Amino acid sequence: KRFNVAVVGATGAVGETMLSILAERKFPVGQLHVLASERSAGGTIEYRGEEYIVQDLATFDPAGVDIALFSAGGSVSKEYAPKFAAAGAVVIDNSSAFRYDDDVPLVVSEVNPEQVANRPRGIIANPNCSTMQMLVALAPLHRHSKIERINVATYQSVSGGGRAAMEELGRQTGALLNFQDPEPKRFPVQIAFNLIPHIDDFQDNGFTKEEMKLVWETRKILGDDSILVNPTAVRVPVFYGHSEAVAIETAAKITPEQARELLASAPGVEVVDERKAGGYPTPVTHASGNDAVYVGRIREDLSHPRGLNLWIVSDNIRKGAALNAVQLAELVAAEPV
Ligand code: A2P
Ligand code: 11C
Repeated sequence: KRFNVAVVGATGAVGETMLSILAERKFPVGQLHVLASERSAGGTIEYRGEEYIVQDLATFDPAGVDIALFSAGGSVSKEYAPKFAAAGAVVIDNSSAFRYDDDVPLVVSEVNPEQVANRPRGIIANPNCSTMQMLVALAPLHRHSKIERINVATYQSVSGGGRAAMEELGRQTGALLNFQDPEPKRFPVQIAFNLIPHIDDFQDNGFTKEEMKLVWETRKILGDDSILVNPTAVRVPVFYGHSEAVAIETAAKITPEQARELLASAPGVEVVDERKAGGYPTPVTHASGNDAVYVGRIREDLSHPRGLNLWIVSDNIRKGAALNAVQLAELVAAEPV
């Protein structure tokens, strides 16, 4: 069976990777529709050697679409995802628009794939990139011994902010090397040669929304509201790949050796953990352009008897967004008719 697929936000950083991953994994695409705003409508996008004309989402008729992959921002999803679902499509939405709705499943393909079937609104939400990679690595440990608390600091690349954010890092880097003003536009302050402890909007509790996503989404995906999560999310001048320094506290102690063994056989995970120069994953040397979630620097927490430290790195555009969305589409495609 083939599926008529619409990619909404096809010209964006995530959308273009959705298309290349659909092709790489030979997803059984029937008709393909590539959609964006009227700004890029009429342009062309290549898919498996053929040119497709970009259509304006606002005037597109979703009748006949089987699976729609949305990655054009929350407000676009809020408006159009229900219309696609009403027309019969299964919507896989990469925005945060529906993630916290009780009647929308939030699914990491390696962690809670069974939840895909539980979609009364025809919408499945794709988690935020920082939660995605963290849970691919932590779920196997949590299944072994319940995780009670997670302390996490993220080091998030600029591609998480889309194409304009990547261009800003490039432009500012060039400007600063030429003794010119960096002129921040997309980021609140200079990102080149800097770090910014602020991603998404500030909340009343002093955390940012990016930080609260790690709290809300971890609990929903693991189905456990008792898990404590204490996050700090930081933007770093890296193009592709988010990194996370994670410290977990488990009900029973997990030793580094046990953790390495559990992770070595976990789907989607690669352990890179040699205690020598370069024996750990980084965004550039491991994550960028690759599918796995890489885990290294596994060691005991010196300050807690049941604490374990890990360094988790993955390509935020691939596993953190486009790849997981395509994996969810594969789960939908495999459902009995
Ligand atoms: P467009 O190229 O027409 O602006 P990124 O996250 O890399 O910035 O990409 C955002 C994606 O979402 C792009 O494909 C962009 O299309 C699309 N998009 C943004 N706003 C809209 C909209 N109002 N309707 C449809 N697509 C949109
Ligand atoms: C970032 N995590 O790195 C964001 C991008 O909720 O889907 C994705 C935002 C989201 O900026």
